[in-house]
Amino acid sequence: SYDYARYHPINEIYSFQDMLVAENPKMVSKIVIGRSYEGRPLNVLKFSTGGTNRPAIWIDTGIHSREWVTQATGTWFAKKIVDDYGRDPALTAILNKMDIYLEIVTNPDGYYFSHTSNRMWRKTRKPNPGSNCIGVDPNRNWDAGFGGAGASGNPCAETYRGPKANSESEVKSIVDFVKSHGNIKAFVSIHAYSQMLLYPYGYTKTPCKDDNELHSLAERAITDLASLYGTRYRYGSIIKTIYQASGGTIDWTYNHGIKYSYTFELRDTGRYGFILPANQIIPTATETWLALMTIMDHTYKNP
Ligand code: 0X9
Ligand code: ZN
Repeated sequence: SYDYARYHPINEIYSFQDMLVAENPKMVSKIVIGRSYEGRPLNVLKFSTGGTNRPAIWIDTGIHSREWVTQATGTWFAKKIVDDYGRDPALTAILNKMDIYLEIVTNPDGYYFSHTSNRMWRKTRKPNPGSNCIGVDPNRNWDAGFGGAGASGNPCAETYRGPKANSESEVKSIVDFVKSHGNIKAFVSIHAYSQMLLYPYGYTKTPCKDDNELHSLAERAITDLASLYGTRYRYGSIIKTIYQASGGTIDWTYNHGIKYSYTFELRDTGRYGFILPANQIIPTATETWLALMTIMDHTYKNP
């Protein structure tokens, strides 16, 4: 069976997804929302106990491919959801009214490349015409403050925004999915590292209109996270807490109308950075689940 305490290559995560669906056909299904540049499926696990187009929570991990603890955490979340439904009253209540969508390998080409060629690969793998440098930063490619400060126009930069918003299939496929679904209430995009819980905006210092609510919910979520192992998180808007970043995921989802838009930066604070030892996967996932549950429960209670 699947070893959650190890990092897995992409084919093993794809097999895990199919296995989870096969073992829990009533609750879990796999949706392919598009294809990566290199043609890999963009798989999303849907957790649902019925209904049609229920209000939903979206979670993505691994949009930056080198942030391996995030894909591992997403995999652990998938198992946690099927294990806890019918056992944890809070999750059970949520899933009796809402659906959860989970994209574990959000940048599959980058993830494959980070296993086979360059462990530190962050961007997509689409060539840039007129440049020898490959890839676009998929967290600068969204249509929110696109082209502003906190992103680069240089294809060789790690924060290259791309030729236009949504130029990357890995981004556009999520945009199309979110728009066509129309009923997503919370959007949680998971990165590493720095131990932060962030909310909009990244492209402007102007506070978002739900700043007070998002701030106090973040404070509760990181307090619950810390209750397990004492892991300390900072929290606040992206621009005030980490740095200015334009064209980011949750700025677009928030402007699109998804109030509960958050980004996590998981462990650690730099000792190991992106190369987090595998023995920290399960502790990271377990503590993060507490914060995620706090956000999901608040979303459920504030329709
Ligand atoms: O720079 C980033 O994209 C994120 N940090 S990371 O080390 N994971 O690359 C932080 C960006 C904040 N999030 C958004 N702008 N959505
Ligand atoms: Zn990241």
